[in-house]
Amino acid sequence: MSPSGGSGSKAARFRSLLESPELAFLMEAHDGLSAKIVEEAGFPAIWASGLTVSAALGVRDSNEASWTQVLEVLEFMADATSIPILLDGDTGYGNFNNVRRLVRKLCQRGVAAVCLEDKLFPKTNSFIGEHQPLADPDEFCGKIKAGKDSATDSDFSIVARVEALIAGRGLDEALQRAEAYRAAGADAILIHSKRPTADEILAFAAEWGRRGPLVIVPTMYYATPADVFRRAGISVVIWANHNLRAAISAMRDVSRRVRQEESLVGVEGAIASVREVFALAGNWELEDAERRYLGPPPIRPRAIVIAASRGAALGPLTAERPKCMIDVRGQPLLRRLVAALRDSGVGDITVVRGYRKEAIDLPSISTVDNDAYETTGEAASLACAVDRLEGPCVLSYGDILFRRHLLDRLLAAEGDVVVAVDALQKNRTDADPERVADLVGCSRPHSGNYLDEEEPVWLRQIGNDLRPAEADGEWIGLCKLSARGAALVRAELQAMRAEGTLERASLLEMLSRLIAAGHPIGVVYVLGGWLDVDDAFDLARARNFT
Ligand code: SPV
Ligand code: MG
Repeated sequence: MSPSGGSGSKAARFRSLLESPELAFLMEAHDGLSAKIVEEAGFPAIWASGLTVSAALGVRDSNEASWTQVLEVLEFMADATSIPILLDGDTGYGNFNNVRRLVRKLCQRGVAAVCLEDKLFPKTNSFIGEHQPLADPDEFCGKIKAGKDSATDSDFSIVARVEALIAGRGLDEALQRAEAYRAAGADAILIHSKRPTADEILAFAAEWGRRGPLVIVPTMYYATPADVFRRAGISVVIWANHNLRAAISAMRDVSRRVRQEESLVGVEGAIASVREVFALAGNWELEDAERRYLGPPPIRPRAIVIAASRGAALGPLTAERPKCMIDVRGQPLLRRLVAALRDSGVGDITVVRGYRKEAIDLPSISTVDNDAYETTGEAASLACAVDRLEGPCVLSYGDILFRRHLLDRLLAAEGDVVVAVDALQKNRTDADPERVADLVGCSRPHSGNYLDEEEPVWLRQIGNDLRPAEADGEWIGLCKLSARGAALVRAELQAMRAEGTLERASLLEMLSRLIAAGHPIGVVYVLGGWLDVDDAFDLARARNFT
């Protein structure tokens, strides 16, 4: 967020808080997250507490964190918010010269104001010990002047913190110091007290008589009602450390409970959701920006997997489950198929179930059911998923496995309907004449010739009535559809239903009808690298495949 976001710069807005007759409240924050929470709660400004920034870094409030480390934290806080930040700058981390550099850096990073206290470097927290030594007032006035002279934003404020009451020096010295600091150019006086009541603060305010804005930190006199401060003419109340203390209590409770219970169940409902974390981090903005700068996300192809049949040739192996759920080296075949589809960038995967449908229970897929699987064929199964049939889309049998490059090539191929054809099928059908292959005839055979690969190949014929000797290859059970191709297939399924041929038809028949209707079907030739599982022999090959 810009340091000058909102109306006026952050420094200007802080200055008007100081100068307003209304009492303003600042809330402590110690990092980007807590700063966001303070802004979200509606506070007009943030107190970047030395105590809590240190504690959040795991160190003491004794200038153990270097000033540049504090500056880093502040930069995150300022970037994360649009309200002004008043930095607890301790003693200024050195002398007037260190204050000059500090103030310049704070202006650069959009911090609205700094509070400097009249103690010695390295400082000690005001609530530790008694009679802490104080800075020489003249030397401290020099720091205030140096800070004012170095501000590159004319609205940057310096709040001078008087520690005389903390150090037990009494009201008179506190007033003298405050007056000297005001005269040196301080924009406000922070008068601090560690008494359990507000008496000495109120006495100070009465004597001060509204000579300039007064800031207080009622950590110890917390029971005093805000109206008392209003009547005393206080400008700003700082709730100095309460977010850090709240976080400590909450984190302790959760850590102890989770450790004891060895479970998250007891805490889940009581803590912020992960969604809230994303919201606080502003994830929506990144999503917007991605749309603006990266363009629309690429359309991922979807897949429809036809897996309704039992696979009876596998005998008892499919007694309890369909063949797509048969174990192939420790994983169901379908899980391997789904992984292969995902590897090639497929998004939504719909599996058409039928036989023993309850056995198909993979996460990350959706399912539709062909409950008439016993009396219907593949086309009817595909028709069950017709409302998912939108391109780009991959149609796949549920009992195949293939190497990734096959699907990559199919997806990259041009054409509305494209099938992957194995040109090496002859070797297989010759070896096993019983094998039923989805044979195809194409516009030209696979030649292996480098130059031929440029030439498109078209499907001329597909079906089991082709003799192996006439075939150019075997359809491997993978088909790619463009948006138009998906529409063609939807229309064909509808026509088949109207004719009463849908129920019994195979996918081969559906593809044949597309060819007959004059719709070109492209062919991508592959050379092995896949298998289907029809019988025990195939299964043995599948178990060696992966
Ligand atoms: C701080 O929050 O770091 C302060 C206030 O300086 S106090 O801890 O009260 O000194
Ligand atoms: Mg402090």
